[in-house]
Amino acid sequence: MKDKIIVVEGDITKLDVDAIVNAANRSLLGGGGVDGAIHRAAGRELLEECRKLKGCETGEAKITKGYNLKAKWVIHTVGPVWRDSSVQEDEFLARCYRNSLALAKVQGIKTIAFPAISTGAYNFPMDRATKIAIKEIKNFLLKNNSIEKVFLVCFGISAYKMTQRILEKSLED
Ligand code: AR6
Repeated sequence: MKDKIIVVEGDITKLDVDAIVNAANRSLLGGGGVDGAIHRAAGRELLEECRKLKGCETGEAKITKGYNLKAKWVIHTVGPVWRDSSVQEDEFLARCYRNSLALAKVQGIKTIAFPAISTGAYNFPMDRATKIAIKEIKNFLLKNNSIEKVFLVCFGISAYKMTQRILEKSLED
């Protein structure tokens, strides 16, 4: 497990992996944050393919090609907006990871990179979101061996340090 979940710091659009995950909104038509960066780097064809998908519900995931990205695929998922500390929001965030990984498995994807879904514009607390992400990724990897590496991509050094600390702790348990 230790060598399968890797924390990295930087811009997810630069990664050379089979798939990157996009923290999208329900329209799937682009936005700010990581979504904006992915659309800019992938080019207009990504938006054209996204239009055909007719949106995506919170917690669900849909796949497109990566176009000008190094990644062959983009998995678009819609995280929950953080409003209060309800368990419902935790469950929706968990579903984003579960459904993205299930889609990756079906597609034969071996390496996948996740941003910290919902922790930007959608305001989900970073530590809480990171624990949910790691729990879901661990559960998936314990039951499936199709995916070789999962990258957790952190934007900024403080997010990187926190994610690394939570991962180390969760691997001790
Ligand atoms: N690479 C990696 N991580 C990034 C990058 C990047 N290039 N850019 C930002 N992050 P956000 P959300 C981090 O707001 O909270 C969009 O407008 C960022 O620091 O991108 O799920 C969508 O269209 C944060 O930790 O996504 C939706 O409307 C994390 O990515 C809405 O924002 C997620 O921040 C989704 O909000």
